[in-house]
Amino acid sequence: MFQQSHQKIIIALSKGRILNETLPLLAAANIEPIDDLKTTRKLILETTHPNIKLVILRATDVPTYVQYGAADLGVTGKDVVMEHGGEGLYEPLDLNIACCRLMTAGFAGTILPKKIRVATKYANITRRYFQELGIQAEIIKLYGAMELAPIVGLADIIVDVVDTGNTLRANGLVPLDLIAQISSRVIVNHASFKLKHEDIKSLLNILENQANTAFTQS
Ligand code: PRT
Ligand code: MG
Repeated sequence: MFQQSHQKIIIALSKGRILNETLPLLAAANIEPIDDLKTTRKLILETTHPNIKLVILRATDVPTYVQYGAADLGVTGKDVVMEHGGEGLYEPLDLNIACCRLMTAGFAGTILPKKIRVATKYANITRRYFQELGIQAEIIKLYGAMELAPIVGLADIIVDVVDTGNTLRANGLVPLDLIAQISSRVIVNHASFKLKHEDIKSLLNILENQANTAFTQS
């Protein structure tokens, strides 16, 4: 049983909006960081469960830590998992949190050239998406403020995650095509899933119940 577990488990969490929604799910499994996350500078955190530690990372680094087994499991956006490619990872659970849509966006009514320029931080997803559509696309990799690219003529369209659409609207842009529905996923290292199966399975069960409860209440 999970409570009697002797195996050490490291969970990688994504900073930012996903963290705020993940902590209550873990708290329901009696896993709470001992230090105050707002003030601590520690990178590896003890929890109220003696065998479970947390690392809090940039969302885009979570799949890498889990792939190489530096963390046994992690929580990150489906967009981040898709961009990483998912090598070495199982994705057993959809937590239904931090939901948004991965979309193309641009000016309303733009007539696109034969070869388009697309600005995005999702270079791999974007390349695959336009390849499958048979559209020639030059990908311009950015690390933030994608919305600026069409305005200053750096790109014809962008690929980004959209929630309310307010950021697009505030910059005179509109969402165009849906690439994928996004929510946060639990990802698990292949080897950890075999070697620590009982503990990881119990943890997944608790998180799944918790995510379902939260989902039906919302
Ligand atoms: O700063 P960094 O580059 O690390 O990440 P970030 O600030 O883009 O997002 P972060 O770290 O807070 O959350 C990352 C994950 O949250 C993403 O990988 C998604 O899975 C998920 N998520 C859910 C979102 C949003 N909703 C979202 N709205 N990530 C980013 N946004 C951005 C969106 O791109 C827009 O610029 O928030 C802005 C506001 O969105 P609107 O549409 O409501 O205006
Ligand atoms: Mg941010």
